[in-house]
Amino acid sequence: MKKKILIIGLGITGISCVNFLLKKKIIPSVMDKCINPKLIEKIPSYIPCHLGSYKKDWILNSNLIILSPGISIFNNFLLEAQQKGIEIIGDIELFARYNTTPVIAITGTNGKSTVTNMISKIMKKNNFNISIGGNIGYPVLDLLSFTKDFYILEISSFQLETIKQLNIYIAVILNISQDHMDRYPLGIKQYRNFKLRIYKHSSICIYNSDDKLCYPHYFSPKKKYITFGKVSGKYKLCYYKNNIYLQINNKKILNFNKTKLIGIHNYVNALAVLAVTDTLKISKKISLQEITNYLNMNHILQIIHVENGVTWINDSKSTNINSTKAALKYLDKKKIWLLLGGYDKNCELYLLKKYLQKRDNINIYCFGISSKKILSIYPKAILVKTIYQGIKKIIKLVKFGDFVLLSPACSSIDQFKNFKHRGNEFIRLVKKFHNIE
Ligand code: UMA
Ligand code: ADP
Repeated sequence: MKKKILIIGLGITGISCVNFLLKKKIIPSVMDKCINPKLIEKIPSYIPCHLGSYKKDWILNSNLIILSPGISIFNNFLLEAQQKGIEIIGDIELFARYNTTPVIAITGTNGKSTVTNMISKIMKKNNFNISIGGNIGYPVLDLLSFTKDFYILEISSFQLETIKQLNIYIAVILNISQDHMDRYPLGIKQYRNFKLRIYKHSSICIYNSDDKLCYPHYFSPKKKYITFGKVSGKYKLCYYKNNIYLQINNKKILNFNKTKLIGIHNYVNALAVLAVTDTLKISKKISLQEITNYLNMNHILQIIHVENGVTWINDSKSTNINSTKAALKYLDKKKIWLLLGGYDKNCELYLLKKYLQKRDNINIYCFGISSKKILSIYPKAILVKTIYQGIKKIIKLVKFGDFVLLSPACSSIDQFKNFKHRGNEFIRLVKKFHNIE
């Protein structure tokens, strides 16, 4: 019997799945709940396509559904398909079924892109032929080739929902805290269970031993476990004479104060990176050199302008509570003008309350659909409709030595296309207000 394959979701993942199957001479059907998906022109006209809703008979008459990560596997229309025995996978699973190259997979609530990027820089420097992909923005099926030494994949909890047999050489869980609670009605436990699936498929598991939520459900004698953490683990931080060191098995090997890394959270990310590159037997000299010179990616604590002693920082990629906490810790004791808000994904923003309240040197401007929640935890916050209005007010009040920080703790989708659009808009406005072309 000929397999009837249905691809649901026509974003970059869906398009990569279509292209992959066409190369294999398989013609899938495609479906998207949006009537006019942005990438629709990339779908050849001969492919059966249904837009604007989910077509039940197509779903229930297919043999295999390939679901994009933005669509929850718990949707009612998919539950019925699962009950009927129809297999539902994602692009990563499809990739896994064809891939023969070792995979390094990174997940966690925060730091995934940073760690993926740092590892890739070190591996390239060591002359490995690698590709990076996954949630970082490059669909994995577009990477598939038989000439690579390794794939380094950033994997989200959404993508882990549909993974069945991804064969991972090294899996990393950086940390787990509240995010995407709109997708996981059973709360952080459910979110964590999806994250922990990454261990099931891996030979070597590297995890943050300070964070109990990262601990495997059980330790398999067939796997190797390596730990890192700010205060515990094989790779940890050590505070000595006003400096912070990277320490392995109680031996200090790098003074973080001499690196370009910013924030303790990035030091901890570097511990995870070194745990991976040591496992790959890359020389410490190369790893430490790349860690020392690593600069944050755009939209992550990115200094975009300094004028009259005021520093403007774009941290638009901070889309949850803990990433904004990390930004606040990094700017500890500084006077901050914080732009906070967006769509909170049903997360408990009140967890930020104690961090905001204990600082007397912070002014908060809230925007977007979570403004009401922010005002309820921090009544002194000033409500603005947009980032533009916030900057307009803040620029009149800032003084020498102050920091203006966009670190929203929320996703951007209520007012922007994505975090990049929000960050770029912030940069554009900051330049405009300073009369910079
Ligand atoms: N769609 C539906 N029904 C839905 C939701 C979406 O039909 O219920 C349709 C949309 O109309 C659209 C398409 O699905 O046409 C979009 O699919 P998608 O949301 O899965 O997005 P992609 O463009 O395929 O991008 C996805 C990841 N997006 C999400 O997980 C939401 C990208 O991560 C990832 O970079 C890309 O695959 C490549 O792997 C983004 C993200 O926001 C950056 N990830 C979350 C995060 O980091 O917090 C997990
Ligand atoms: P992710 O890919 O998981 O979203 P990024 O490396 O892109 O992670 O960083 C996203 C946000 O999280 C940024 O605001 C960054 O400063 C913050 N961040 C990075 N690493 C950590 C960490 N280990 N703990 C808390 N926040 C972090």
